[in-house]
Amino acid sequence: MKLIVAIIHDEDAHDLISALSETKIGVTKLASTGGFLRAGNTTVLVGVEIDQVDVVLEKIKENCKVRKEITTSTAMMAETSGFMTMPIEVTVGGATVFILDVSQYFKF
Ligand code: 2BA
Repeated sequence: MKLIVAIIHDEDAHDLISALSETKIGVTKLASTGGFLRAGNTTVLVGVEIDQVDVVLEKIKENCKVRKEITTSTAMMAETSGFMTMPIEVTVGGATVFILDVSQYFKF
């Protein structure tokens, strides 16, 4: 068995969870925060048998889009020795996915 941990955009969470549920694959949604943007994102946990891993990865690819986000970075201005905030664009997602081996699985 494998545990798939996928960090995705909040806006993709509903469609991905619906797609997984339609395929009768169990999923848990967690609210999370990215360390770089300090903005909310969604982490989904999906436990599946090995032969279903590719199905889950396909659903993630189909439902999670790449986006551009604007964040700010502080830069020093040489002439005035002051600081200014500059917008920078970063590419986010579609999904950051980790696949872990599950050594034991219980449901009580
Ligand atoms: P954030 O940490 O908020 O990062 C958002 C996006 O900012 C990243 O998109 C990446 O394009 C950019 N970014 C991150 N760190 C950067 C840095 N030090 N310098 C410049 N740009 C940087 P993604 O790579 O698609 O990541 C989306 C979210 O997935 C991340 O949100 C974080 O919550 C998670 N993530 C990504 N890599 C991870 C990892 N190795 N371990 C755990 N979580 C990860």
